[in-house]
Amino acid sequence: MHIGVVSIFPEMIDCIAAYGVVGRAIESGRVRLSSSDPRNHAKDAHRTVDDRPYGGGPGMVMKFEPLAAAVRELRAGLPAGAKVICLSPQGRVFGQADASRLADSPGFVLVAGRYEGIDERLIDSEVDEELSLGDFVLSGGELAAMAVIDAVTRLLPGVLGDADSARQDSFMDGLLDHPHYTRPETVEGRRTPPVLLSGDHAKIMRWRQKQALGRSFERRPDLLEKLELSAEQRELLDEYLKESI
Ligand code: 9WO
Repeated sequence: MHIGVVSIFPEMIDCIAAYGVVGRAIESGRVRLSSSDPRNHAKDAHRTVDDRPYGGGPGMVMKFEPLAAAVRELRAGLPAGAKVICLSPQGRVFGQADASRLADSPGFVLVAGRYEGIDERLIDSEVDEELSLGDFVLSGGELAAMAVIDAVTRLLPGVLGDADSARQDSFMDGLLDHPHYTRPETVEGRRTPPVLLSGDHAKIMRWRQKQALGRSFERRPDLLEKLELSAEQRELLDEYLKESI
């Protein structure tokens, strides 16, 4: 998969290429990451990529031409129809379904803005969709772009080990994760739940599913509303709630 990123700080994106799951995916050739800096497409000696907003107001706006040239440079290296996605608070909130959709694509271009915003005509002309990580404002789109790259790369076949991949699948069942524990068994008087020390894998799996259901109910009821719980899941959730009283 080929992912392109438009950013005036391409070195930021390089950070994720050196570590962990994404780093290994790039090393193995499973993912190719490229970037284009709009400054390299600016026509003036000062490599200007921003200007004052029409209509007045604070800050600067990113200019159309350098951004468009950077997008077009990256899109030329991608299969026809590759999506161009702008990371912005104005976008639809990114979710696991978007990560899956993008993981099934041949590649895409991410546009990471800076300053106060991007000239709207760039969005109209080059951008297929705007995605947000949530209702907050960052200093730029780069951190959001890196999050999208990580979430998508993890879903590519062969990138995660079998165990992680299986866990990823179960997590993608739409529930929150279960709690995790590791040695020592007791730390500062806090014990590991005995079921996890029992060696009874059926009981452990049942406990983990119950915890995932209970946590989802308590912390993210909106997730549960989207699910059709099975009779067994409903029973587990009821059991969790009874134990929580
Ligand atoms: C800035 C802004 C400030 C107040 C209300 C809305 C706003 N939108 C933007 C904006 O789109 N800014 C551009 C991209 C350029 C400045 C830095 N950018 C940015 C992207 N800030 N925050 C994000 C972002 C991206 C994805 N998910 C959450 C936030």
